[in-house]
Amino acid sequence: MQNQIQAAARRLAECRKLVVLTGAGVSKESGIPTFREAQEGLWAQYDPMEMATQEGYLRNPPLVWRWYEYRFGMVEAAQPNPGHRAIADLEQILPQVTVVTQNIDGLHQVAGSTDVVELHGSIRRFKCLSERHTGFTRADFADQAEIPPHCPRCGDLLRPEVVWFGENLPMDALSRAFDLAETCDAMLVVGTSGAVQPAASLPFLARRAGAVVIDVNTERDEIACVSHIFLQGPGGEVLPALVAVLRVASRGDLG
Ligand code: BV8
Repeated sequence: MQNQIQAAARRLAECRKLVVLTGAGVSKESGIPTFREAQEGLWAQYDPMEMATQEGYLRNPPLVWRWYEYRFGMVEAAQPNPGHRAIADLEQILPQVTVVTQNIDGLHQVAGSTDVVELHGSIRRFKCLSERHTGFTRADFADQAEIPPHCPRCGDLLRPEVVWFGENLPMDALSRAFDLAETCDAMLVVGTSGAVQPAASLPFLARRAGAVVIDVNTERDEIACVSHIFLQGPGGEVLPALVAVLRVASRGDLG
């Protein structure tokens, strides 16, 4: 593995524009279950495809709202792990680093990453079903006892400001992600199964555009087949090791 990490660090050391694409695996060591693991225990009887859709929400608003409350509780209790912090540290080493994340937990920002594209929105923000009013935080409906709460502006049902299956991604986030994938010279992919589109197409676009693709995952995923280097292990261990070697490589001391 050390040789692989050195090879990855050498490639990154020459990088002018890095994209770090992350999925639920990067937050696993912060105690947040991956998306499909979030169905363990109490929620195992529900299908995420059912819960993370507008149809599922309309079928049973209190159930879906409570699933997000359950996940929000874990996000609130979570701290960035060494993987998040190593990604944030990349900004001190390389000229341009952008994080493109599928995650809704906001932990990259808490860890110090300053340029984060949230492809699937945020569990920390809320909007009304009609989407006329967006950007609410929990403080905006703290006085409401009803589950789910209603929009303080128009009375419509509130929902998390996340992208559900069958919904388009925020246009500005998606177009920026596509542009970055096609113009970066390296893409570091961390903790994604590569199962969800259009996020999963980004590494393919980057590779086709000539970028080096490095994949970090505890197990081989859909991205491994398009990556130049596959670093198998938990992000919280692999990324700090990679950044430590990159610091040396970027000074040209690796030889
Ligand atoms: C769209 C927000 C256009 C919510 C999420 C039929 C009808 C409609 C659409 C479709 C359809 N068929 C296909 C589609 C497209 C669909 C899709 O891709 N479906 C898949 C499942 C087949 N996509 C969409 O619907 C998207 N919109 O296409 O719009 C459109 C419009 C109308 C009709 C058609 C098309 C919207 C997709 C966004 C869905 N919302 N999240 C929420 O989170 O509550 S996606 C959800 O999955 C999470 O964001 C999660 O992050 C994401 C992807 O999963 P991963 O992040 O990869 O997580 P996962 O658990 O899968 O894997 C974790 C990985 O980490 C594993 O590989 C594991 O090995 C690794 N790991 C574990 N521990 C560690 C680790 N790695 C490193 N370190 C560790 N310690």
